[in-house]
Amino acid sequence: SMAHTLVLVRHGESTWNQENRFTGWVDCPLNEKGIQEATSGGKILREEGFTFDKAYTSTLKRAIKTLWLILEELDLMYIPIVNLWKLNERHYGALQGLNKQETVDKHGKEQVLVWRRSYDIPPPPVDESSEYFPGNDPMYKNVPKSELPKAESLKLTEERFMSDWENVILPEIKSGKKILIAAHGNTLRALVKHLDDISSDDITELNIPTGVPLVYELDEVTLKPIPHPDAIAPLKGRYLGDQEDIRRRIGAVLAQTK
Ligand code: DG2
Repeated sequence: SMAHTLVLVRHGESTWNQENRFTGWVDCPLNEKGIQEATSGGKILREEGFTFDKAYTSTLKRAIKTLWLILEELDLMYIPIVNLWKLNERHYGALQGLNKQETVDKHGKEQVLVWRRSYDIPPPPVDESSEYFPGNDPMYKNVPKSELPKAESLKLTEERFMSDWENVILPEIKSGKKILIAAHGNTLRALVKHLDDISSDDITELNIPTGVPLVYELDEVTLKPIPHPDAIAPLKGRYLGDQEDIRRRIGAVLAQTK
């Protein structure tokens, strides 16, 4: 083949997406709508003839469950799944648990947009004693505490995920494996920023909808995305499904803070 296929998907709607709360590393489940979104994502991949050799996801159940539902639809539950904590959502610091709209009412729309979408300004950090510091969560007991975040900008998220992208995932793509990644809004923004060479200015405008497969064809030699005619700029990959519905769902992510 002349290209490597890579498919990315943000998990379906979670209980905290529904409650409009900053989630980050908090391990909330998919809600009913999220289960449906993940299942439809799997169905459309099946209808369009996609298959995969290996899958990557985070250690958070909303992404893991999304992956399981997609693999079930594809009848590919046997392929290896690797859970990478570096694919976890951006750590939202002291904002985790707060309602996004209430945070706007308290701190203003501008400030909240800086926290949500600025490239390199992290939100206020959690305290080391907080239940939201990953160092207090047994899930991360094998990770050195110094590596665990207390708050992350998109830039910090990108830096921590890029090590696994380069060292763990990219070699598998190069070897010809078809890879599926189920992750989060901001880890995927970090990845497409890198893949599509999006500037730190332009990435502030980019929102990723839940449960919609995003398909990339990577050039076999350069591993750079081959632009698809149906891609929504600045992305070079294309979303599978009803394009009008997808645009509406992208708008709804932005509208979480009015
Ligand atoms: C959302 C993203 O992460 O929120 O942490 O609240 O993708 O895991 O639902 P996800 C969160 P925004 O950056 O879009 O506010």
